[in-house]
Amino acid sequence: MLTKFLVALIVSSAVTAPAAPAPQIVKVTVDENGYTPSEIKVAPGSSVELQLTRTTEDTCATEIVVPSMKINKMLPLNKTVSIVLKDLKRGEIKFGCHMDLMLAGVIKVQ
Ligand SMILES: [Cu+2]
Repeated sequence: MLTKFLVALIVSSAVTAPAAPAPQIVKVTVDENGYTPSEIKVAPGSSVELQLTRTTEDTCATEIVVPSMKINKMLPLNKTVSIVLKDLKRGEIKFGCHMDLMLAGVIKVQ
């Protein structure tokens, strides 16, 4: 009786098990001051969606580059561009402009 109940419980929890948690959304403005916020903190294992909006033509930060994840995406003026970084490992992930991250930010996974 109890066994049957447990089996039913396990089966139903397997069916309804949630998918991976939705990424944490962080809005990043790219303007005269570079990338804001320039420091983002998340927990290990989490996923982050950066929603970047570039609002100036006056800097070299016309792209978002994440070297450690081989991401390189153009940032058209005043258009929001999303990048999703999944299942982050403990450590620091640098991102920034294409000029070797002269303008830059960091995601601290800790
Ligand atoms: Cu640059």
